[in-house]
Amino acid sequence: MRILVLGGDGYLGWPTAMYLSARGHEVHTVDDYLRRRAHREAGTNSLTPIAESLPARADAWHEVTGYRVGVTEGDLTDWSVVEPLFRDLQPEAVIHYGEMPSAPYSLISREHAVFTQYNNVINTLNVLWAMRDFTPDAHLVKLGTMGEYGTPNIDIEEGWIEIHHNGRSDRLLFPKLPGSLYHASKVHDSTNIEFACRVLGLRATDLNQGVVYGIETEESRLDPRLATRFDYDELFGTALNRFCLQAVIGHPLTVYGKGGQTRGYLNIIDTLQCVELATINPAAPGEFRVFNQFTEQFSVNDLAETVRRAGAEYGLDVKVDHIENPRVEKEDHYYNAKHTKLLDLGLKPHLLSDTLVESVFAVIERHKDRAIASAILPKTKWRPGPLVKETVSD
Ligand code: USQ
Repeated sequence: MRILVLGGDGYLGWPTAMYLSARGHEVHTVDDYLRRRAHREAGTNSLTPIAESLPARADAWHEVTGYRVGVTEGDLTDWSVVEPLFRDLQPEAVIHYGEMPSAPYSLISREHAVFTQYNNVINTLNVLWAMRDFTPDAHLVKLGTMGEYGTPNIDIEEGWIEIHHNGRSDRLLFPKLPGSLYHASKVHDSTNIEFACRVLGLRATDLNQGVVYGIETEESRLDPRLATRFDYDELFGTALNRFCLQAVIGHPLTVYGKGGQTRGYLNIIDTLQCVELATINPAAPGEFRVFNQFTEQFSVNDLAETVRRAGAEYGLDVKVDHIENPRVEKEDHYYNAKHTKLLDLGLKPHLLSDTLVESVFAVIERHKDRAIASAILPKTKWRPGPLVKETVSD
């Protein structure tokens, strides 16, 4: 299949490009290095050293495996970049990771909020129009987020819900209560993509992905130049990856608030499987399909306990701190999200185990001299001034 991977330089984009290329697909990646720039701006970096550019990664991939991955260095908000990609390459599937992915980043300042929403919403609109005009049969596989739903006090369905109201019924998009302006940008995307399917006749799968953890994939292990990035800073690091790094460098684990915040989680290896399954089993023309992409639910306290226990096995003395929560979120809440559609397509989950955590420790250990300890504690607050505690009303 001819596949465009948008955001092909990222934590998930680069491993996805390699994974699909290794399975015989013709892969072309696009990236404008947004994440590398944001790191330079913040004085932080990936823990793992990564090749200096996407062309350098693609060259290394070719040298190691013989496969070729195409590269475009460009900004998807720029139509002059997007148009030729679709007109000339004629992708059959478009895997869209090409967005600013951090909740705290979107709340640093007005400029960061505007950038996040402009970048994410406009580049997806460009993709939709390019599909409409040049590749109307292509399938869009869009990385959305479980954070679009928030933490409602009812079960979360996969995208759609049957509602009975005043004696009438309809199947409607599941209500959204995003937890940050980044998560809100993906809600806006979902609205636009559903419209493009219903009205313009496109086909799309919105993958509402949970929090991803892990550091290596089968392909990234082949050569150090194929490594993917590993972020642990307050802006781009995700909870479990941060805790693993903290455990190795002897920093107390940074549980925000009470630690009862519960989310869906998945291994990076399962992200690749899910994206492949969605791609090779496309939505029907005009269909807007939503899959909840995670394998297990954990609270932050569960993650901290897993890392503490695995650390003890590994010989690390892991301390857990409950620090003031910089975010405004429920710290003790109901959470039950459906996630059966990818399993129905054949997903074989790699569940979180102490052994997996220990293997992440081992890779972190190799690079721990690169860790910047001052990047760990959160500085970005959702509300200015002293923190206002949220009342939990369950
Ligand atoms: N948290 C801590 N301590 C930390 C870091 C995070 O307690 O040091 C807590 C957060 O307050 C939150 C939970 O852990 O309650 C998850 O936070 P996170 O930073 O791992 O994840 P989040 O900000 O939700 O965003 C990440 C990715 C984003 C993706 C999302 C999926 O950065 O791209 O969309 O996970 S989801 O969370 O399901 O919305």
